[in-house]
Amino acid sequence: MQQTNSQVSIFGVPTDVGAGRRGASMGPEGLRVAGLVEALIARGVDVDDLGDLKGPKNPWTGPREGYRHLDEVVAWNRAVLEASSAELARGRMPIMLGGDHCLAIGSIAAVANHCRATGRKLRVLWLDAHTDFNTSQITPSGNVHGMPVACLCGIGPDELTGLGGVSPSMQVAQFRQIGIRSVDPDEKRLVKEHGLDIYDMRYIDEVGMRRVVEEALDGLDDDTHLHVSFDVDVLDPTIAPGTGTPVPGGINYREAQLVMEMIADSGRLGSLDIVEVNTALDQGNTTAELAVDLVESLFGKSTLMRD
Ligand code: 5AB
Ligand code: MN
Ligand code: MN
Ligand code: MN
Repeated sequence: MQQTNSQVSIFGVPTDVGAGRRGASMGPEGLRVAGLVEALIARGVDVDDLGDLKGPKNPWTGPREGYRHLDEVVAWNRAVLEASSAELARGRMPIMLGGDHCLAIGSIAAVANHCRATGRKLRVLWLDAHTDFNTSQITPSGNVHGMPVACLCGIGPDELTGLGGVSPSMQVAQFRQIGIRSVDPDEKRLVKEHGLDIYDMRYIDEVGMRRVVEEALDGLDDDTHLHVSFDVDVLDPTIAPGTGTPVPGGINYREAQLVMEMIADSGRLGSLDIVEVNTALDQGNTTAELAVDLVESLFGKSTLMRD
């Protein structure tokens, strides 16, 4: 088994400017209280918790030209881009604690730049109930956390598509999405038009999570950087209620563990977002605690007896 980078830098991104409900801004603290740092240290990881990034307050205004809080989303993502780029340049693995999922625009733009500069390939595993491929024209909400994948692929406002200096940051073919079960009608059209590689819940039900992850990780080699964008709403809401856009019929505890264990086995994990934990909507802190449990598996904790 290959070894994932054991030097990690953590940032909190306490914002909900991209979301439609308040409370994702408390996610970073929820994850820390759930013992994220201690759990990584127990896995033998060298962890630097660099605290929370700073950004504008949430004005809680309505959409303007199809976007809510665009200026604030851009400002937060500039901070994420800068922080993540600096840690990648130091050879460390950035982990961004959301916060809402709009932060993936900055975190993945940083990784894409890093891979271009170092000549590495990049694969993004997007674990989510949603495809996050909306645009200002088709969004039902104006919430930018429903748009990061489109923005990264060059579909969106210039400030976001060009955030990292190169537009588009990413090609659609670099994404694999797992757990999808809620796609808006026009979004679905756009996703199909662009040929996004999606492992939806129906496919997971039919072929099983093992084959799904094998297919999603197929073709990774020693020169591939794997970025995991973990939206906790990929999990079934009965086990992860603390999130702003829950959708029934998500992946269960064992399926989630298997995804994480198989990523760990690949040894290719290079960066991670943990997003959409909303402690205001949680039962206790169970969603953050589950996320920490899964991150332990992502860093190699295994109950495997037959090896
Ligand atoms: B999340 C919805 N498609 O655009 C929209 O949680 C939900 O980052 C987006 O995946 C959910 O508002 C964004 C209805
Ligand atoms: Mn998402
Ligand atoms: Mn989601
Ligand atoms: Mn959400």
